[in-house]
Amino acid sequence: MKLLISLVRLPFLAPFTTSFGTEDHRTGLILQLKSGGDLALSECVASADPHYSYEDNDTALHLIRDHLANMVKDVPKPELFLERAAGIRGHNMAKAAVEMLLWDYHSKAKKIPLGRALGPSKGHADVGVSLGIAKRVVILERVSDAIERGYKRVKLKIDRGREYEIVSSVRDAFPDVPLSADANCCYTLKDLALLKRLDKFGLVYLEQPLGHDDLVDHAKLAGELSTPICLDESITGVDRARQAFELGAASVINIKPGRIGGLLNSLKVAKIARRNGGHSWVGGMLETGVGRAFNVALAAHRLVDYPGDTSPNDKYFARDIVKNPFTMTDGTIRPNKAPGIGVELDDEFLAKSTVKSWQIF
Ligand code: OSB
Ligand code: MG
Repeated sequence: MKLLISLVRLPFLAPFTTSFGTEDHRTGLILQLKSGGDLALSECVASADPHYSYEDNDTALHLIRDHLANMVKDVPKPELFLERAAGIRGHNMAKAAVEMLLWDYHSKAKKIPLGRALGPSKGHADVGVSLGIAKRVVILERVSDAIERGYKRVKLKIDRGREYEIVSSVRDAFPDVPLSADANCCYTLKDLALLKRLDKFGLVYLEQPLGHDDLVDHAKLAGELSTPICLDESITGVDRARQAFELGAASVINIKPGRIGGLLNSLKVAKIARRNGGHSWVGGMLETGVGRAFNVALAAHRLVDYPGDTSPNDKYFARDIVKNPFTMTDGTIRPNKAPGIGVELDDEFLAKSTVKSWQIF
């Protein structure tokens, strides 16, 4: 039994800009658990800087190495691991990386694809695209290209003061495309007038307009807008999802397993959305092919009803660390059929992309 953590660095094909900054490469942790003949994999969705969340690669490495690794030496089922880790506050991205490693391990041990282990599946993930902030002409080109490729929904990143220009120019050029906007927390309730001006564009939802840990103000905002609210950053766990629906803070949830401690909690959040007459979809954190395979398997679950941010690998990278990247047909991606996440690691490129690695046990 061996647990290896690698910090990988992969350049993006194009810089990705949100209201919290620009990234031109992904640096993230890849976990490998070798046991017998099987190799289980996972990816921690933290990145180099703590902007989206307080976690970053260093805090995640610390948590996994110094607190979580000794809970998995007997490779428990995900549920038992979460019980063991419950005494550790927060650090969901670190916990999720380990929880998902265990899902991959146990589905490979049973020789079933992860999608089957997760439960009833649609057999495919519906796919939308997340487009970063850029010059108007660049955004329009990217939207046109996305529609041509067959994406089922286009999400535009917006920033305070640029929301109207971005959304109106895309809506004018593409009157029928299912469109959403993601603010990544850049507004407050004082910006109500700015946000109300977006109502006329018929967005399927407005994602995380207010504070990263807020529910109460989102509930107030939801009462003022005709556009449905989708929460991302604010949903840090199963109870927060329940509370969001109780308060009327959101009717749509962007599920990122990394943000809520893994796949078990992701299924619970999807169930809460369904039970409350809401909707859910699977978000992305610009993952490599390893993390992407988990997202695609989850996005194919029957409880997930909206297109996710699960683009094929070649949207992000010229070359990925897997040999079997996903391809999209008619806006859908089929999860891998091989056991577990079903990715074949590109060992040579993984080695080339590795900045540093740690053997934990
Ligand atoms: O808010 O959904 C977000 C990327 C990094 C951090 C936060 C977000 C995103 C994206 C990109 O929107 C989704 C993807 O294509 O992986
Ligand atoms: Mg978001």
